[in-house]
Amino acid sequence: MTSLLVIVVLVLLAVALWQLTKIFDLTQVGSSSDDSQVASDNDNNIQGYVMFGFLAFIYIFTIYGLLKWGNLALHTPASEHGILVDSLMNITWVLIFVVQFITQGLLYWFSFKNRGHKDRKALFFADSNKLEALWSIIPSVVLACLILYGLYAWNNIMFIDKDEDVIEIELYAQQFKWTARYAGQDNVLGKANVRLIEGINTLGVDMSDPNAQDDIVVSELHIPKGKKIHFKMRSQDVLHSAYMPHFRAQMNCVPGMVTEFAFIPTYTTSEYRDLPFMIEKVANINKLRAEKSIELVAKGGTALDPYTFDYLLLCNKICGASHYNMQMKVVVDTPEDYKKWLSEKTTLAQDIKAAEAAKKPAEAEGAKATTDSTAKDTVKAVIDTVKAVVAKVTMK
Ligand SMILES: [Cu+2]
Repeated sequence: MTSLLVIVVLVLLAVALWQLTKIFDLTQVGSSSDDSQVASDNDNNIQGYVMFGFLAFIYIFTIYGLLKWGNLALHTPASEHGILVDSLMNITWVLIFVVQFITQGLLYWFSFKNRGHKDRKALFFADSNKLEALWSIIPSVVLACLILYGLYAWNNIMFIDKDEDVIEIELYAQQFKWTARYAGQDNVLGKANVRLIEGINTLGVDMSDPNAQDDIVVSELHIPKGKKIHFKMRSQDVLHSAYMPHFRAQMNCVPGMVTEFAFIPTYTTSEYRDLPFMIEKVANINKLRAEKSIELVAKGGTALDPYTFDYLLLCNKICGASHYNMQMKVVVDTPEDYKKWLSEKTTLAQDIKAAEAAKKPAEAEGAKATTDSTAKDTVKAVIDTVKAVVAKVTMK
């Protein structure tokens, strides 16, 4: 609210200043020798230098931005294909910076060099085929190379060999949480459909499918380092997007269809935590949190917990009110730890059986309670009738 008021005040000040200059101009009518509205050489010189000033501002701000915020970008990729994605990104950045540096410089230099002068006449210049060819061919070739490299990277990343030894995992998106399903011993995910959602079977897994019998449903994703993980994404309601920034992976989750993405993690969670850049980053975050905690405690609040790094699966499509909080922790284990973790999990079939077994005694208890209360009601009714009859007889 305060910032809005500040903006309103600034805008009003600007309008007032503008009106004042207009009044000032009006007071000068007739007194000035040159009020022709045509730019003089002096005006053109000033404009030329101001433009150079703006060019300097663009260059300085770009360099300042890179130095100040450059470290906020994602660092070391944690997946095998991430290196390819990063190199594509870096090449694109370098191209953009070089081209922008040169073209902006030329644009302002030529504007300055050819600024208006009373002895100079503009050259009539219709077109130049040579120039046209040059500025059409160079960008076309550069862009074609970039796109070809992009397609090569895309095909490399998206190609999943059917015979390859992969781990099948389903990522299930719904407003506003993620659930993961492991394919179990057979490494084949059972069929599923949102119409089959019932009770604790929240993913609508088809329990009549033999492949579904060993499927495991969890709310924290564990994956082993060095193994190819084949994710199959589904959405229950609206468009979501499974985004795992550290692995440079993103894929839309579309209701009514299955999308996929595969990658090989290259650092376990603890290895990634120990990378020098991450140690520095976490220390910096915790320094900020400590400062914030002092403020909070002074106001009577509770201090913030220290931050530890974890890989995350985020939603990258604005899918509703709590979209910002739609995330799941991802843990990259060593293959041994992963096996151990998975072996401790129960299958969905077991979970459903347990839930049904828990329901049965409860139902029996409920039925018993109903019978008891019916009997009590009957006895009460009989007593009431007897009482009424006795009263009637007494009255007679
Ligand atoms: Cu979402």
